[in-house]
Amino acid sequence: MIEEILKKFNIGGELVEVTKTGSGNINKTYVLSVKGNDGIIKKYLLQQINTKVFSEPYKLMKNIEGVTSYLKKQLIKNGDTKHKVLEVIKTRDGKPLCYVTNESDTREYYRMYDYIDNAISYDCSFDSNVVFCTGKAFGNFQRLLEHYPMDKLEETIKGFHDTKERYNKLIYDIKIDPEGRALEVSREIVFILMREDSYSQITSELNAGEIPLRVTHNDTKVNNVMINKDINDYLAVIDLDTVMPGSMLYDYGDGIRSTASTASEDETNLDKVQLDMDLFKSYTDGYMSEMADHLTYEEVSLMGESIRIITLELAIRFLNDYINGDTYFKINYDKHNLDRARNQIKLVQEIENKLDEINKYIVDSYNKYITKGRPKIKI
Ligand code: GN1
Ligand code: MG
Repeated sequence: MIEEILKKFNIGGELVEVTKTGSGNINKTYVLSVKGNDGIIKKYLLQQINTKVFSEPYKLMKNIEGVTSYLKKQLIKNGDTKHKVLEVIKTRDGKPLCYVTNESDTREYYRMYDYIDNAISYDCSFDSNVVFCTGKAFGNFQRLLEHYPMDKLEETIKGFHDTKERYNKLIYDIKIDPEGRALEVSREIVFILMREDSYSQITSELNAGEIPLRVTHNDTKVNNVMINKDINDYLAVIDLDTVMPGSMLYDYGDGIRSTASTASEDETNLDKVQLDMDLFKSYTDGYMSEMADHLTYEEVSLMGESIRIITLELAIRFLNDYINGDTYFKINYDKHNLDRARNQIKLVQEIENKLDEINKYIVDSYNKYITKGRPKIKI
């Protein structure tokens, strides 16, 4: 099958090795080693797009091609040779995707990228420099795309970061309770119900025009930044499937949720799940070093709260998937989604306990990184 797929792409040569890679919860990823006609082995990244999640794969690729070619021009314009952009490899007929029909007569869609060499992506890192670089990478991504024509972007998943809608759906599904799992998770449901007031905070500000719509990544996990092993700097931002118009708040909050937790997203020993303030500070500084001059006062004032809101959103999504019988996120065992939801709830408690300190540091960091005589924020 993989050989058949490889032949559809504009790459000559013979397949010598296939390895499964990545820890994404949605798509399947493989590294292909291909021996070219010159005898040199080159690596490529092949991904099967999960079309249950991304129902319009050509629209998704249109976003990725638009954004990557724009970013590449920005890097050239800035004389930046240290950083890279994902490189889409076209099929022989010039498309960004190919499909094969599987035994169940359904189409499987695949895309190919150049493999980014000499780089590493962490699922968890306690190295404050890696975390700083991760914040900087996502800040840089947002900054470089500040003037990207937003009307060119397709909404690949409708209402992706509409936390209130995610909550409404959870409540609806709890009433249906298709797998009879709601009773078992009543404590988690109560935790989520008690925070109902927070869920529309960012979207209502966006809709009212109080905070700007920007080009955002929407999946700013630590493993979506490739780190250059040699110079300890970021190399490239990857996983551009969810690039859409949105608020920087979800990107920043998700970055902290992912990098500053002391445990992985499915750690079941909840004592290990804490919010590390040093890692939080490193990410915030990295992000501010790129974005401080571009943020509005309203955005800065909601950044602390955004960490709490996105973590609640993930708790809602994992719990909802558990209630629905695990149809969305890949799972490795029966209660995997429930464990993820509990883990995120513990993280929310940690964030709530530290929110004053978090808010104070965000302002300090903002004041530290602004230039051009922007007024400092006093608290
Ligand atoms: C999914 O597959 P991955 O890890 O890139 C999900 C994100 C979640 C994340 C939680 C399209 O991302 O929204 O934050 O899992 N992506 C989609 O680990 O739903
Ligand atoms: Mg993703």
